[in-house]
Amino acid sequence: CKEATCATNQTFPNYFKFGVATASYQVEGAWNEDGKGENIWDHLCHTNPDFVDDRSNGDIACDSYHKYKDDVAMLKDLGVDFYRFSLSWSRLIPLGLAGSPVNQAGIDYYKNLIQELVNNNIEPLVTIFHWDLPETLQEYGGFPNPESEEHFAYYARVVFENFGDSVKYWLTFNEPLQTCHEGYGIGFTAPGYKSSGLAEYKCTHTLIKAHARAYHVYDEEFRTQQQGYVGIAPDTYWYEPASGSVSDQEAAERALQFTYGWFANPIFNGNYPSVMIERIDERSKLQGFASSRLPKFTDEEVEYIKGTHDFLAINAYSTLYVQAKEEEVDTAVISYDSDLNVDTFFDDSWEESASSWLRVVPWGMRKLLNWLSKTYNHPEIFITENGVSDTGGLNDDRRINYYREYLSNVLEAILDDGVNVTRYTAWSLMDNFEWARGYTEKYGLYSVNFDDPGRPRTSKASASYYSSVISSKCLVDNCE
Ligand code: GBH
Repeated sequence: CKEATCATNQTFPNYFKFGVATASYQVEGAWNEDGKGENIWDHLCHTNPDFVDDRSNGDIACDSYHKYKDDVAMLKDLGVDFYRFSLSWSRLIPLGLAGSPVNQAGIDYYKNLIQELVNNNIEPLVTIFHWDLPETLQEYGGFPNPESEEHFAYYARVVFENFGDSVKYWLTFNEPLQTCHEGYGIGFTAPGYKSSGLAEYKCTHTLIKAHARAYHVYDEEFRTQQQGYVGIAPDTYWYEPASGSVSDQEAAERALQFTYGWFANPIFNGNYPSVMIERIDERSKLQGFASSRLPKFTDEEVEYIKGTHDFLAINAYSTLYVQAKEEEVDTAVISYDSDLNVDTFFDDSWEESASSWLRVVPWGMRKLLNWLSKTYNHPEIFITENGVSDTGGLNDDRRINYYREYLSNVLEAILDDGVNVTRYTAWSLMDNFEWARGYTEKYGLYSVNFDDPGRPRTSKASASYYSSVISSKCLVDNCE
């Protein structure tokens, strides 16, 4: 495979980097070891086990806290250029609060992991927050509480200070849309609040300010010495207009602005997308609110937030068709969905995965990359997550097809459309705790036996496929 001759239109540029991703709560386990504090996923799983389909939790997960050397050996076998993993806030700062004690054992764990990566020539790409908020901070209200900006800034400083010598690529937040919309809006993820159109807007407001704060902390205190790069990883579907009608096209653009643009527009251009501001202001007024449910950034905040990115990151898995919807007459309905007001659906012919929200639509990736490039003025783009679920098994041909087809669309975006994509990250290195779906949906290139206390890992067919893509930089068809 390594010698495979590859057509130019099948070959990734030399500078292109491949990686895989995981997240702390999904893989680490050791939920109460060595001084780690409780986080909102520990709390939710322990107090409300029915929240998770198979009543499982991340107490042990893949046991990466003890088996990180095995993980790095897998990364080495894959031949990845980088490993994207996240830090557990409550492992590092058990209470999460600004000024509260730092847990040295937590620092040591990540230092060891990073050292092991560096020894094996694998670059760390670190997510500072991937959903596992310290429970104490949730008791203070979580991200809807404006104080959380201060707590996050403290956390980010601890992290840059301790790991910034070796870590040059940082993501402040993974999928802020899910933290706020699913966490505080519709309650699909921890902490499970249902305050759509209200607390969820307060959540994003503070989260965006917290991102900007962390970026400035890096700029002012660490950048000169550490010379790294900081971004954020929002997620979105590609939203394809269901017809050529102007109203469907507007609806699709509105959906992109209400998901990706909600975060990227403030960070790239200084404020929420105007379509969000206008619609939510107007609907709030009709509903009798004295001021908009979407909080306002002051002029100083706009300036402070604008430009707090060194690259653009995107987590993308799938596509939805979008249709314009009659404007709601019932002004009593307060929700993000009614503020957005579109109908979305999958095409029946699109291949299913094990996740109800994910259908296989490779061409959506190319369209999305083009939209991002055009909308945000041709930035450097990192794909920080992309992948597909099944229900298990080592002969995961459908995962191989998914990666081949999606990567082929990434390549077309680069070679034919001139989009500046420089990194691709497969989700995930190994099967892990899939949040509310527990261990029922598998995304790994490696399988993990969760019935065995040793949590042995076994490579799937997709692992050898991906490693041959990496070593050849080519979309090889068959690799034995
Ligand atoms: C990513 O979220 C996450 O970053 C990662 O941690 C996760 O493991 C991976 O994807 C695979 O899911 O309809 O109740 O099933 C992707 C964004 C989050 C959007 C879950 C859809 C559906 C919840 N998705 N959400 S549900």
